[in-house]
Amino acid sequence: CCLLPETASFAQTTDNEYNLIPFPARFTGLPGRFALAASTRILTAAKDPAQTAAAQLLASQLKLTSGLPIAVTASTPALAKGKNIVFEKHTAGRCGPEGYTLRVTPEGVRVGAETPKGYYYAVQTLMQLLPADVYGSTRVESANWSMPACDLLDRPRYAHRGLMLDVGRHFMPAAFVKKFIDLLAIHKMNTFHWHLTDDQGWRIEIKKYPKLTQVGSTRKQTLVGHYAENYPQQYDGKPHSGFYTQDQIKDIVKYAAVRHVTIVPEIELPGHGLAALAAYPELGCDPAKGYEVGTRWGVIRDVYCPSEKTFTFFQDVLTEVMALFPGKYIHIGGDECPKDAWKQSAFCQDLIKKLKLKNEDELQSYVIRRVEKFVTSKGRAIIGWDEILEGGLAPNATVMSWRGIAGGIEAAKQKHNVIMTPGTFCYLDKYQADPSTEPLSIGGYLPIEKVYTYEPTPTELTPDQQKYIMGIQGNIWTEYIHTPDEVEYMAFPRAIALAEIGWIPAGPRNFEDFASRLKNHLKRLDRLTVNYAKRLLDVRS
Ligand code: TNX
Repeated sequence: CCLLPETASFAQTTDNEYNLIPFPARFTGLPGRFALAASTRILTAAKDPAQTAAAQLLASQLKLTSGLPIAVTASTPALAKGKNIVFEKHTAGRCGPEGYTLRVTPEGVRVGAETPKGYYYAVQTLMQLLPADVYGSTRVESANWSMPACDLLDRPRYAHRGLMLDVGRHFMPAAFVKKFIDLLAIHKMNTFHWHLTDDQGWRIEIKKYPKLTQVGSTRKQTLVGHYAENYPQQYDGKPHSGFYTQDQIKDIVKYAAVRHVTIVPEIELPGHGLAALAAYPELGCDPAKGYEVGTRWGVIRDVYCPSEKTFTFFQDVLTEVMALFPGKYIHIGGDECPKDAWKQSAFCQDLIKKLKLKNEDELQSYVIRRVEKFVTSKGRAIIGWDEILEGGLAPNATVMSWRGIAGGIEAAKQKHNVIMTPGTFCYLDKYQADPSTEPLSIGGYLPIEKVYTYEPTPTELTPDQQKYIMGIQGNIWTEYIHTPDEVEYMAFPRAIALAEIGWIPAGPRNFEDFASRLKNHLKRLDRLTVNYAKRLLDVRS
């Protein structure tokens, strides 16, 4: 009874009143509604903290917004027969580590799962069955506090459903990072990839290297030379700074865990490290050069020099990072590392000879492998951008395929796990509408209709190789995104299309159906004060 069908049945549900996003894997609409009343109870097994945590979440939002005194109580056979919301534990394998079942009828609601995450996602779906006001923070007695009846068994297609936020180019306050995590969770995304360092800013406190944040978290946004003359509109001319203390990070990690979101921290190496070189010039190939935190965008030639000093630095930094982030994966970047500085460095040329390497690509691979070995020795695993394929992949690395899908295909063929995030479908920093009517973006055009067509599992792979495609991710690079409001504008609603792609079963998709659910879903985002790109959808309706 428990295996999901291979294809989705959601395409027929256009203009229903369920408006579930992502749409459940297996869904049947039923007649009637379950009405909440002052007497409604949420029932959980007395000794099941996972059920109770999810139930409390639902109860507190309901109490706040409906005003009904809905309480969580220990289940008894008599109460379970009444018009209540009953949590039940499934035997293992029924719906998987992230799945759940839900049956809503006029007589009551049954919620089933086998893990804390499953109960949590069931509550997310229950919230969507309720009036949008349940997402607010004020009491709305006039709303119809009931849910349409339905029966569903739900679980995701992919294990990794993520969004990346670049706080290196523009720092985003801790309170916004929490809101961003909330927004992932309500769309059943489970991974927040936190891009914490880049050429233009180092954003994470590292106790052993205080200058990383004292120096590396601040840039003078001065326009100089060629870039000022040729691209003045791309630079705001303002200084910028900001970083997270370790206490703030611990707090955010806890906050995310409650929402079943795992954080993948990213420390960029061996490229995109100029902010660190400004703080500790001895980590570069030319310490006398006078490195400064980056004040222009793009690929920067000054990169870490692969000396023993630098490896010690990487290990020290990663040791503090691993102490803060309990997740299995640590992202070590690996992208866009130009080799000019290494070509000009006598030290690097000697090292290449000494290690009997062919070229600078192999030197980059040597760097990644050494760092990977260290991270693996601590019981963790690395993720890197697809350039880590160049010069040979480190043994346990997971690859994020961003320069199209070729890197992902190649990595899967080499039996490495892959996360698909090709720029053409997943880069939410691109224009979402006619550029002449939109705020300055990085370039490229990616309307939500196009995002929604993306199929993450390449057909070029055999079924055995396809197993290595772990999932999908949207990326929000912030060169031209200065504030939380602007992040929300660029990310939403496009990220919701990615959330649905990561969740629903393989098979044809129907954009009209998605758009009709999305239109109603946006009322929920209104209650959450999300600055999504509204105009784009008004035009369509
Ligand atoms: C490429 S994607 C980069 C980023 C930029 C982005 C802009 C990747 C791994 N590197 O450094 O911000 O393009 O779209």
